[in-house]
Amino acid sequence: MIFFKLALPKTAVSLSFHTSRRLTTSFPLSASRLSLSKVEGYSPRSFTSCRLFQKFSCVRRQLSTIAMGEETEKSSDKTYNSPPDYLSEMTEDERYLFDLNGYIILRGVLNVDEIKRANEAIENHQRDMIERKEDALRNAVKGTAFYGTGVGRKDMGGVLEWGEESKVFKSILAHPRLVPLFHGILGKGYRLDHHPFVIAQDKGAEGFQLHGGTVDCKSGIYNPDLAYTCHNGFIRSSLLACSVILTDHNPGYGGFCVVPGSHKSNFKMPSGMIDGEKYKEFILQPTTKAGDVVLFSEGTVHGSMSWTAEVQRRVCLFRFSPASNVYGRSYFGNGSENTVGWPERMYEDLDDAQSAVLEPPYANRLDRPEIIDAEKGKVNISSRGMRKKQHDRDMFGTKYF
Ligand SMILES: O=C(O)CCC(=O)C(=O)O
Repeated sequence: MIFFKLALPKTAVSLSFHTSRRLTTSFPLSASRLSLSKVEGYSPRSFTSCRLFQKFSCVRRQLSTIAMGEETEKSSDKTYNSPPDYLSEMTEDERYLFDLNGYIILRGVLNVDEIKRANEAIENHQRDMIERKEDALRNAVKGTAFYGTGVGRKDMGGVLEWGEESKVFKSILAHPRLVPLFHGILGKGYRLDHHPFVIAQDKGAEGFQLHGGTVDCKSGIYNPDLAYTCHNGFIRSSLLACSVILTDHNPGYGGFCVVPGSHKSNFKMPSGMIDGEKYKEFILQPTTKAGDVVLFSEGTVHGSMSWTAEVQRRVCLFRFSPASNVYGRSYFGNGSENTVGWPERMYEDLDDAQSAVLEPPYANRLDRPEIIDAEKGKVNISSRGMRKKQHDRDMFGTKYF
């Protein structure tokens, strides 16, 4: 308890008491989440809540650091001075193909048992699927190729909140087969940005008109939120989609489609192409099997075709971002409960590597856990030197600038 008190910013005394009490009962810290519901003065979207959130983040980081190992003197300034060594984790072939096409297919990431468990979990929660029936929820224009026969696409959230049934979905957060690519495309300290969700399409169900693009395919305007870049061999995608395929997508079935190479396109699409009506030969539906994973930059123009097969199409779609990029707001709770962080159940039964992926956005140098061994679930905390940190404390009275 004394340690916690000393480690906390001096301006957060009342908060620290509440926090430390809560956290001492909820180790391992990597599986904990802090709730602001009882913190005086907290109101969503206010400046106060922002400051409190930052303090909570500091507190949680500090405590996580203690839980995962001593703070080191090691300065991550080397990140900015020399090429990061983790770039070699992604193979040259993978890097070439991802840079060429803006997406890559990884075969057999989940095994037969894992595919079965994922599908059983989805079936057990099928009542929670929501069909996009109303016009306002439609993703394709009626009468166009992507619309289908009138059946809506079905969406289902909550996949990381199903206890034991979520295990297979949680494995994606820091899967040993995926982490090298996440590091190569997003950098160390990558983070979950959106709630993952299941997409299901029954026969005839609507797809999704083409969307996304580093240069937005509809408006032709540069979109830094989704951008793909590559400088000096250093790939970055502001938002990376990770589609876990749970049923086979054979040729002609429909489902996910992509315009290969469009992450480097500089102009808006010709009219008609967005709806799959024109230039169909440039819109590809990749053939995938259950267990495969498709990684695609949201800077690559993509969508989905209406589904033609008897068997229900199922994928689970995750979106990840670099450490300091943010698109979604779901990390910040649902507002009405005055909470920050992901829903409580998402933190259950995670190893340190998986837990690191649920961290909020902030730069690696600010005590961010970086995955060093996905198999063993191990992380390393990336920090600045103690003296520099002390300088910030002296200047601002807070742990971080
Ligand atoms: O159906 C798919 O696989 C793609 C869906 C998609 O792009 C989206 O929901 O934003």
